[in-house]
Amino acid sequence: MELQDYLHASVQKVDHALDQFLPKASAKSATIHKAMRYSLFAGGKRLRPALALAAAELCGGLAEDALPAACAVECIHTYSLIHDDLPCMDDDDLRRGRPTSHKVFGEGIAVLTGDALLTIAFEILAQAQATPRHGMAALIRELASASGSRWLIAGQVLDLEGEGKPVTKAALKFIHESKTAALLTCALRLGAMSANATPAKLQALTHFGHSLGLAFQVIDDILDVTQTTEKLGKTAGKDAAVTKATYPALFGLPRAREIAAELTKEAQGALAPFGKKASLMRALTGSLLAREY
Ligand code: GRG
Repeated sequence: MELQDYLHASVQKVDHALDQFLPKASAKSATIHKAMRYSLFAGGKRLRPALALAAAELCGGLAEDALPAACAVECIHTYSLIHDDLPCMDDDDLRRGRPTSHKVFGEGIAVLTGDALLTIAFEILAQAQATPRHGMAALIRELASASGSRWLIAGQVLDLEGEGKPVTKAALKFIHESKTAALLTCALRLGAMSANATPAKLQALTHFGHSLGLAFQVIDDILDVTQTTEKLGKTAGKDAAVTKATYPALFGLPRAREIAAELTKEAQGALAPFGKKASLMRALTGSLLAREY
């Protein structure tokens, strides 16, 4: 299947599943359920769910079996965006081409919407099928670890602490590993686990996710400098405005582009153990380097 067709079909499956997993917008309290749906169905790229489904298929399983994991990761991702946009964090007015949650629902509800998405992620993941190699406790631990204080939250804390200060290259890499690569890797691993993946396959996907996640964040940093707010659906030029450490700021734009290409190549190389079966994942990786938003 062509990559664009695959991604389109993946978005359809994930959107349908999310709609089923989430309480109806009218369920009490209607405010919180409307707010959860407002941010979840705002037109995100659904990259993490696509990675989960593709990883399941790459490991010989069915995309459908990875849907609870894919949706759970997307809920965590959306919660992190809502909280990241709050006035006490990055203070952003625009996300996924729409006014941010706190702009529409107020700060209190936006905090609670993030909390509700974080919580429901685990309720959704608990509906996944355990496999002989990977029990439910392992699935839950995987998601909790990636979104907890050692990874996602650590990245955000270091990001906040680093604003306006000189940050070393090693520190910047750690921020990107925690803030971005960990959740992408988690999506891949959960998808693979739903397909009863062997330890060797999980290891290969972990290596892949690490390089892919770093590449994705370097590209995100580059797009912040080179694209418009309209194209990105979020405020462009924000990193420079708050003097955030980024690859373009530390290395310059040409070198940042080279680094993104090198990391993309490394990610594609990590798929070698899967041979030709990984052609779609390789194409997906290449397409992220060329993305414009
Ligand atoms: C726990 C509050 C909190 C934050 C954790 C993930 C994060 C840290 C902050 C969110 C903002 C940010 C710049 C994250 C880095 C990862 C990244 C590039 C997110 C954007 O992902 P896309 O482009 O977004 O996949 P869409 O909207 O397409 O899903």
